[in-house]
Amino acid sequence: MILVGRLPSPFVRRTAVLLDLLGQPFELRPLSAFDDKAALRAINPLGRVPALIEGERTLVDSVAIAMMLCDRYDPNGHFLPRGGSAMADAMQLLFLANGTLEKFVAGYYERTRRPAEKVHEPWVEHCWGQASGGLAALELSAQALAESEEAPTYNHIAIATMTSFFRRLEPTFYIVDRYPRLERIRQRCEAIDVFARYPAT
Ligand SMILES: N[C@@H](CCC(=O)N[C@@H](CS)C(=O)NCC(=O)O)C(=O)O
Repeated sequence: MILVGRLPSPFVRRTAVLLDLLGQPFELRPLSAFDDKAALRAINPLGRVPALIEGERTLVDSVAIAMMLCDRYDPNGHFLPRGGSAMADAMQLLFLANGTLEKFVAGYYERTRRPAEKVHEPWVEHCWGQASGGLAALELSAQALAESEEAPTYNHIAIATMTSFFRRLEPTFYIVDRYPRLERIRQRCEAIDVFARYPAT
């Protein structure tokens, strides 16, 4: 399998960690959504990362990739529960994390991808307000995940890679003291070898 994207992207990093924990060897093709537009769009018409290439098939979006990988290689549903209320709870948490990350990235792009005189700060505030709402909801819902002594699940991986990304890019947005459960998850995951094998920088 070929994982397309660079590790500074938390969506790519979480996919690399999951592939590794599932014991699936892969090649990383480090294309950037901004520096390798043509090459990336030839793989993913949306021009986003990650994409996972396997023979003739290309799958895009980290959640679609995770669901496919877990369907194949996680028969006991450790990484993503397979049904019932455990699955509903896990999906709720995962999509809160995805929404949080996507709204943060939208605000971040407003600041970093537009000419300075065109940056509309109220839009950044709007997006980061939504992302902060997501973080607060995640913190409330993450008790069981934070207290779990088991090997990390996909939601642990998603939360850890996301919060490490926030810490690196915008510590003023991600104020660690507000999110003790998320921090506990992040610190526990980042101390595991597999996370160190896929550094964000
Ligand atoms: N929902 C997607 C989001 C992926 C995403 O936003 N990736 C960013 C990199 S962090 C990207 O490709 N951005 C370029 C763009 O959206 O133009 C997923 O879960 O994979």
